[in-house]
Order: sequence, then structure tokens, then C-alpha cells
Amino acid sequence: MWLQIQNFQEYLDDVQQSRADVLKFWEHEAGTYYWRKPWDKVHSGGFEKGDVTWFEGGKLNITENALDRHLNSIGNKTAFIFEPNHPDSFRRTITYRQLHEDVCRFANVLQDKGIEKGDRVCIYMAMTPELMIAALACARVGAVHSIVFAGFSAQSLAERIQDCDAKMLITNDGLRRGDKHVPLKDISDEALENCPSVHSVIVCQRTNREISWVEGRDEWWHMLIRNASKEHKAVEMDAEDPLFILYTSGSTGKPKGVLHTCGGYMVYTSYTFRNVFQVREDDVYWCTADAGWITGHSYILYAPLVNGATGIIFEGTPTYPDAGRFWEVVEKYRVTHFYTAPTAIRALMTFDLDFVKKYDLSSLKVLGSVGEPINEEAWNWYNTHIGGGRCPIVDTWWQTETGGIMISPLAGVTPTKPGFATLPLPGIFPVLMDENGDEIQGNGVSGNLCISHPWPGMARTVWGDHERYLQTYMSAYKGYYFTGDGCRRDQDGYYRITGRVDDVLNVSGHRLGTAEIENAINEHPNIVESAVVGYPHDIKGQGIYAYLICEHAPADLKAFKAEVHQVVNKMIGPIAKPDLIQVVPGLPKTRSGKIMRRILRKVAAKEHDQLGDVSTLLDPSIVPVIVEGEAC
Ligand code: 7RM
Repeated sequence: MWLQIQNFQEYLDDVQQSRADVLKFWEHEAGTYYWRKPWDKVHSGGFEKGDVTWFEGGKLNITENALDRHLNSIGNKTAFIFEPNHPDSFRRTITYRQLHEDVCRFANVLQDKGIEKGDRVCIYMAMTPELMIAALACARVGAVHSIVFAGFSAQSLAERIQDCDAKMLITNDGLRRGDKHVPLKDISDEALENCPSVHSVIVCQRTNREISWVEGRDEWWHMLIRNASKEHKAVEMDAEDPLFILYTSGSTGKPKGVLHTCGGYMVYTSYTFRNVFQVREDDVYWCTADAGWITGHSYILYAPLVNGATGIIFEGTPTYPDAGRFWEVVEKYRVTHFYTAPTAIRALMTFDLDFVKKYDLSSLKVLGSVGEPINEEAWNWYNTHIGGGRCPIVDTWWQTETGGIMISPLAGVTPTKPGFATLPLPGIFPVLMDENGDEIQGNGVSGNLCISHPWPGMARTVWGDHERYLQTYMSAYKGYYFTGDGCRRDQDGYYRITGRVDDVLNVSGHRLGTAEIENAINEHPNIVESAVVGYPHDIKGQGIYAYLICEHAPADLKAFKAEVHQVVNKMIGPIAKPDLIQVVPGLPKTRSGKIMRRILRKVAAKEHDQLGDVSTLLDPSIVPVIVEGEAC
């Protein structure tokens, strides 16, 4: 495996070098990959105009770096270990050589079906190797993949397909997650009723249940690959050509199609993977994320393959068939690196420790955390009971938009502190901003987290809406990228992310916009208006609290709540269901009609004595009514 930062002094030296000449720093890094032709320009553009490029003119295909380049050296090494939802189902391992063949075959299928460079392909699949093969095959033919989490509803799927005009949908007949069954093909059929751009649907068999079929549109994966050649010459891409779109929630109702490009994304995710996790040749790396989120894209799919690592693809859930599943899998494959979300840790902490103690976790060397702030209690439990006090924990802060990890310890290199993402990677320059938009200097300070210089892995635009990209990230602080997160820098210069400062919730590590949930809720015929806020939740991190104004007072609150869940399920998916609802006669609004969410958040958190100034409200008398009301 390639060069890794070995110790803290080396880390400091690299930070110094990147400060002295950041272009030289990234150019050196980019030079370690396979390019068909070197770039013309290392970097151009900036945050102000949102016209950032990296390695433009450089020609490559990311799958040649992830697959072809490894064939001679590690062709027989395991690329993926597939662990199915049920522990007794068929499991398999796939070598780099086999994966290369499978991707080539499917790339030929895509081209036979008329998919060309620049076309968008939507992937809505179970967490199986075929999902990875589908995405890699898209990348190989230059198509832009948009993976949609297989927990989203038909409505959400349709919205994402329509937004990018996808030509093709790749899905499964269905999937099983825990003891639940999700009929992916049925959901796809419903979504496609409103998606005229999709001409072709490829269905990969997983559950073998009865499904409906549209002749001339639908085809079986296994039939198509049967006669496809295993030879395929990857399509040449420019470093700045799009690689994928991934939809993520923002503070408006409509999800944003975050766009990542081929060259910079490859260089950045691979660099961060190698140095943060410090994976060695014979290690077994397991990231439990779903491929529908950025963590799955960057740290299950692309970066581990580009680095020649062995990774696990896990189809199941942490608690199926019981709360020992993660640890059973760690023991079975002698997992060395384990990367999960705080919400999973908090959920597992509530079960008997015997679920952990039953298994031999001595293979573990490094633990990772991602998706939300990790509280000290969860950090300590993870450290003591999973890591046995021997494994460094890398608390990795980053976002869909950043492409890869930005602030994080390097395993075994950076001294850690519970709850702290610690220090930025070399080449990354975080700054904290005060309310006047000025940089806050020194340590022991808090502010809004911005990044002061472009990096190769950053998103280049929002699909079809560059204005929104500029508005969301580049306009709050001129010349900076604004993350939307609040942050503290302690006396030692260590960073601790405190959470979102905008209208974005983080529920079990899933990003959801309050407006998005409100739009869904408002579809209920009896709901006139709604306001959604987050509140502290022991396991999910944040729970969803919905204040509802109804046309008629609901007779049975429980039944009403179930109805609200139903509309949210239909519009977004079960992850967005409110945990608590409260029917209110009105909402606290300013004179300009903006809902004062601060007040609603305080009420939801039961911090009734900290409501602050309510005098600017149009009608302050609504506040005591809301405080006295009851949630269900
Ligand atoms: C990778 C991912 C991004 C938001 C981000 C933060 C929060 C992520 C951490 C974290 C504290 C962390 N992408 N977040 N990681 N907060 N510590 N280590 O999660 O686009 O889905 O979410 O998640 O608020 O802005 S994401």
C-alpha cells in the first residue's frame, strides 16, 4: 500500500507544506494515480464565483485506478466481502479480477442499451455487490450515477429521477433489511409513472418475489450480462467531467443534486482514506454506511478500491437477528477497521453487554465515527467495549459536499479527545466566523465553520441550479465555503463540531431539511400549516418534533399521528417520520411572517425557561399556549 503519514511530526510537516504551497501539495498527491494524460492546470477558480477546477485537462477513468491498475499486483486479492442481511444466506467474496470482469460486462450492457458519456443513470438498489458494480460500470462508460437510498419512497425517487432526467433506472425486485421487506420494483414502477425520461429499467434479482413487468422497458440483469463481453476499454474522462450526483437535504423543501467530478474526487477521497484509517495490506475494512449516502460512495466504493483495500459490503442492520450482529461479523472476518455512526453505537449501548462479550474483537485496530457529533458517553463505550481501550477512534467530520473527510484524527497518529474531530487534514484550512462575518482568531473560541481555500474533493455545483450552489455555500461569507455547522476550537486548537446552525436536521445520521418534512406533512388534508424542529433524542441524536395547525381538532390523537406518519412515508420515507406531534392553534411568527423556530426548539427540548425574547412576535400570547400544550 502507498505512503501514509507515519507520525504526528510528519502530519505537522505536511500541514506546513500544504500551507506554504497548497497547489504543489495536491499536485504531488495527484501524481500518484494513473492518468492517461496529465493535467494542464492544477487548480483554477474560487469560492467567490464557484468556478473551482482541479487537474483540468487531465484524462483518466476512476475505474482504471480502482480496478485495472491493480490486476497485475493484487488481482487475486479480495476487493469485497459480501455479508447478506440474514447470517445464513449466501455470502461471497469477490477478487479485484472478478470485480473488474463484472464491471466490464455491465459497462458493455450499459453501452448496448445506449448509455453514453454524460447520460444520467439512477441506481435504487439493495446493499449488494451489484449496486457497486452498477455504479462502477456507470463511471467506466462516463455516465453520471445518481444512487438513491433504497429507503426513499416512490415520490422521492421520482423527484430525483426527474431532476436529473435519468435515462435508465437500475433496481432490484426487492430487498430485505432486518425483518422488513421493501418491494423496490413496485416502488420503482410507481415512481416511473411520472418519469418520461426513463426508457430502460434493469432489474437485478434479490428476493425472487412476484413483480410486475413492463415489456420493452424492463430487463433482467442476469439475462443481460450472460452474453456481455468481459473486455471493456474505459471511456476517457476529463478530471472535471461529472462522476456522480448525490441528492442531499438543505434548508429548502427540494433536495439538492450535489455534483462531484472525476479527478479531484478520486485524489481527495483516496488520500483521506489512506491517511485517516491507516489501512495496511492485509487489513479488513468495514464501513457500515449505506451506499445511498456519501459515506458509502466515498468510503465503501471508491476510496477503498482505489487504495486496493479489502472491504465488507453489509446488507443488514445492527440489530438483526440480534444486537450482536456487528460483532459477529467483526469476529467472522477478523475485521481490523470498523467505521460506523454514533446513532448505531447509542442504539447498541442500550442492549446487554453480553451481545458484545460473546465475540472475539481482538482483530480490531481502528474505530471510526461519522455523520453527527459523538457524545462522550458513546465515545467511551465504543472505546472501552469495542476497542478494548487499544484502538484509536477517528471521529471524522465531513459532508456530502466535501466529498471526503475534512477534520479528523489520523489513526494512531493524532492524539484524540472524546467528542472532538480534532485537526484538519493537510491541505484543508478551516476557519471560524463571528456574527459580523469576520474570522475569529486564536483558540478557545466558537463560531460558524467555514473553509478558506478550495480542495480537490469539493462539490462543483448543484445539478441544474448553480445559483443555488452559490447561494447555499458561497454567499454567507464572501470568499469562503460555508459548511452550515457550528464549531468550537478549544485551547489546544482542536475542533469540535457542535451541529447544524441552519434548518437541517440530523436524525440517526441522516440529513433531513425541516422544510422538506413540512412539505410532506402539509399533504395531510386536515393540516393547514406545520413547523418541524429537532430536539435532543437519546438514540437518534435528534428527534423530529412537528407542530401542527389543524382545520378540525383531531378526535383521536394517536390515530391522527399514524395518518401523519403515512403521508410522510409516502412523500419521503420512514426516516422522516415525526417522533412527536403537537397540535397548536397557531405558530410563533415574526411580523414578516417567519416562524421563530428558536422558540419551538426550546419548547421541544423542554427548556421552557430559556425561550428568550418573544417581544418581536406578531402575537406573543401564542407562546404560553404552545408551552402548555401536549405532545403525542
Ligand atoms: C459524512 C456525512 C453532513 C453533516 C455535517 C455535520 C454532521 C458529519 C460529523 C458531523 C459532528 C462528525 N455527510 N456531521 N460528521 N458532526 N461530528 N464527525 O455525514 O452530508 O450526510 O451530513 O453531518 O452537521 O454538516 S452528510
